[in-house]
Amino acid sequence: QEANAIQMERTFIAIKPDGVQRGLISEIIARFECKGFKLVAIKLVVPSKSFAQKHYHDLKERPFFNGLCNFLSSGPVLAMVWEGEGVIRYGRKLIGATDPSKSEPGTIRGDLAIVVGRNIIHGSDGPETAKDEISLWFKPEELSNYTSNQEKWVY
Ligand code: 3AN
Repeated sequence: QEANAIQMERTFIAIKPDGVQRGLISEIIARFECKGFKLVAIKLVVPSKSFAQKHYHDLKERPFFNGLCNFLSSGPVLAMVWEGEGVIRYGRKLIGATDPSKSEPGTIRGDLAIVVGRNIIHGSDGPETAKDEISLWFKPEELSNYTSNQEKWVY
C-alpha cells in the first residue's frame, strides 16, 4: 500500500483491564471502525504501575490517583492509535462522559459501563495529550502509514 499523502489527526485510545476482561474489545473496536476511522496501531500490554503513573500524571493530585494507577496496571490493556478527520474530539464523543452514570446511551460508556472507576476506555482529550500519549505507548515504527480502501468513500 502507498503511504498517505496527508497524515490525518491521530488519537490514543485504550481499552482498560475491565473492558478487556469483560470481552468488550470487538464491540469497542467496531464502533471506531464502522464510523470510518482507521486503526494505525494496536497492542495488548500489561502496564507497570510506574507506567500507569506516567500515563495519568495530570491526575496525580486527585484522591483516586493511586487506585486508578493500580487498576490500569492490574491486567492487559488494549492500546490503540486511531486516525481520521476530527478523531480526537469525535473519539471522546463515541466514548461518552467520564462518569458512565451521566454518559448518554449510544456512547461506549453509556451503553457498556456503570461506574466511574470502571469506565472501560480511555481516549486522549486534546491534540497535545494525543501526541504525548501516542509517544508514551508506542514507538514510531509501531505506527502504520497505509491507505485503506475505505478512505476514498469515507471522505
Ligand atoms: P476521561 O477518562 O473521561 O478523560 P479523566 O481524565 O478526568 O476522564 O479521568 C481519568 C480516569 O480517572 C477516568 N477514566 C476514570 O477511570 C478515573 N476517574 C475520574 N474521576 C474519578 C472518580 N471520581 N473516582 C474514581 N475514578 C475516577
